[in-house]
Amino acid sequence: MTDFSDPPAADSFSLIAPHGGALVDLMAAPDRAAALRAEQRDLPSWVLTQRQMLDLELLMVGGFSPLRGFQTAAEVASVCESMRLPDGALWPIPVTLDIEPSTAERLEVGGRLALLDGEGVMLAVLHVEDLWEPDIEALAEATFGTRKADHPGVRHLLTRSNRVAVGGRIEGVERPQHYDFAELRHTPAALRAWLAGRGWSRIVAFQTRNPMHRAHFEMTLRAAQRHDAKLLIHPVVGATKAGDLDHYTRVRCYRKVLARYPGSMVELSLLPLAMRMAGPREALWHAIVRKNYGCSHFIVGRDHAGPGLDAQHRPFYPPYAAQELLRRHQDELGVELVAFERMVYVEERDGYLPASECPPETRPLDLSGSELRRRLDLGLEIPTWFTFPEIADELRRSRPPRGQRGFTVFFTGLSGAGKSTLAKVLLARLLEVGERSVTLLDGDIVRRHLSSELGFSKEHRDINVRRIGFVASEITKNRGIALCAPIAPYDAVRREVREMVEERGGFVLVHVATPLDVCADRDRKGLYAAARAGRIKGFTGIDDPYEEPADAELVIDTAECTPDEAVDRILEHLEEEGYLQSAAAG
Ligand code: PPS
Repeated sequence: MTDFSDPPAADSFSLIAPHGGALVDLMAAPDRAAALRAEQRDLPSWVLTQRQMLDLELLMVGGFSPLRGFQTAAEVASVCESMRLPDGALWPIPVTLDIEPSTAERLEVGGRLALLDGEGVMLAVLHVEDLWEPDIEALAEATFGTRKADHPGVRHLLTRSNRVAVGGRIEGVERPQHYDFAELRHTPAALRAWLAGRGWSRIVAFQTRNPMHRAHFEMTLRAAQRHDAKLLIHPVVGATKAGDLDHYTRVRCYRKVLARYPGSMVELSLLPLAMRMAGPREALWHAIVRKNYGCSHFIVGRDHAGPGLDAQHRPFYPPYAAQELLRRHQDELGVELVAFERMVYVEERDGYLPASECPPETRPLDLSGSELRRRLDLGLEIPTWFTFPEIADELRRSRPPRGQRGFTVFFTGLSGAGKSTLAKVLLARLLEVGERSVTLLDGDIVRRHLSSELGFSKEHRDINVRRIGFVASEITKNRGIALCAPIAPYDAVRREVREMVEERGGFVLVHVATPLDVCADRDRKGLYAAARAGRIKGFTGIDDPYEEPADAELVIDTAECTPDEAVDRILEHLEEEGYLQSAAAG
C-alpha cells in the first residue's frame, strides 16, 4: 500500500497543491503540547462524544480549514444566514461544541477547557471565546431546511445535544487514535504532498458511505476519464446514517474494487467525518473538505447526503438541489462539480450506460438497496452484472441470510399484560429445538441485576430500556437470540432500541396489548390495587403513560388466546421472515 507518511509541517504543502487554500494546522508543537499536558489537572474538562471527537480531529488536522476552532454564536449565525464565515469565506455547516450545563458553569470567556477522549486523554485545549445557548430549532431550520424530527440530523439536535455551546480556538495536543486501517488514514497535508509528489493535479474525489457496486465503479471510471483526471475514493468512515453497512466491510469492499481500475489512476483514503445528512449544504461542505485534501473535482449525485424520506415518504430535498448549489459556488471554491449520472446495466449491450443515454429499445437493469438486502436476507443470488463477485462475497459475510443471524424479540405492554409469560414460553420452545443460544431479559430480572439503582421516572425508565437494548444488540450481533420483556412505555426509546438492534440483526416488536382492565383484574402482584390506593405513585396505565406502538410487527391480546397460541404466532412470524427454520415453529 502507498506510503503517505506525514510531512513535517502542513502549510509548506499548500503551495505545491494547485487546489485549496492554505491549510490550517492546529496541532501544538511538541514543547507546547507537553506544557499543556502538564496543566491538564488545573483545567475544567469535557469528555467528547464520538461525533465531537470526529469534528475535533478534522479541525486539528486541517480538514476543516479555514476553521480554527469550534464556532462562536456570531460565526454560527453568519453560517446559518449566508453559508459564509464572518470574513466571507464559504462555510455552510455549523461546527459547534455542545456541553453539559454543569461543565459550562465552570467556564468563563477567556478561560480554557481541556477536551478529553473517552479514556481521559487530553486531545486539545479550547480557548473559550463564547458561551452561548443555541436556538436549536433555528439551527435545525438553517442547517437542514426543516425543524421536523423525522430528519435524523434534526432529531440528533433535538434529542441528543446539550443546550449550551462553547466556542473558541483549538490547540491540538494529540490526535485521536485509530487502530483500524491506520495505513489508509491521511492528514490533508500528507495527502496533498503525496498527490503532488506523484504529479497528480487533476483529482476527482468520490464521497461514499456505501459499498461500491459496478454502477459506482463505471461512473467513477467515466468521471475520471472524461475530466482527464485521477480518482480519489474518499469514503466517510466516521458517523454516517443509521443502518448503513459498517465501515470495516465497506473498506474491504473498496480495497477489492480498487484492483478493478486500469493502470494507476486511483487511490483510497478514509475520511473521519461525522455526516449531518444535510443534503445540499452538506454537499458544498464535502467539496470544501475535499479541496482541503487536495482534490480539484467532486462527484455529487442526485440526493447527496440525503437523509432518506420524511414521514410522508417524500424526499427532504429536491433531487438536483445539491448539484445546483455546488455548481453556483464551484468557481469561487476552485472545485469543479462532477454531476453524478445514474448508471444502469443494459443487458443488450452487456455494459453500463447513463440512464439518460439508454436507447429506447433497451431494457435497463438496476437493483435497489432494499432488493439487495432482501436477496442477502434470503440467501438468494446477487447478479454479477450488479456487483463484482468478490464484493458480493464480502456482503454475504457481513449480512448472512437471516437464518444464520441473531435477532431480538422485544415484548412491550402494561404490567400484567402477559409479557413475561409469553417470553418464557417462547424461551422454552426455542430451547427445546436447541440450535441457538437464547437469553431472556425479563423486566423484573433486569431491574434486579442490571438496573437495581433505577426507579420509575421517565428518565430512569428510558435508561433501563436503553440498557436492555444495548445488551440485546450485543447478543444479536453475536448471532444469539435475545428475548426482552420490559414495559418500555415510551415510543422514542423503543425506536432507539430497534435502530440499535437492526444494525446487527433482526428486531421483532411484539405489543402485548392486553386491555388495562384485564391486567388490573389479574393483578398478580397486587400492584394495581396499591397504585389505585395511591400507595404506589407513577404506575404505568394508572397515573403514568403508556404510548402504544405504531410499529409493532405483532399485536397480541392475551385475554383472547392462550400463551401457546400466542407463541405459535410469534414463531410463525419468525419463520416467515426467515429467522427460524420450521422445526422451532413445531
Ligand atoms: S420499564 O418502564 O420498562 O422501565 O419497567 P420495567 O423495567 O419493565 O419494570 C416494570 C416492573 O416493575 C414493577 N413496578 C412498576 N411497573 C410500572 N410502574 C411502576 N411505577 C412500577 N413499580 C414497580 C412491576 O412489577 C413491573 O413488572 P411487570 O412484569 O411488567 O408486571
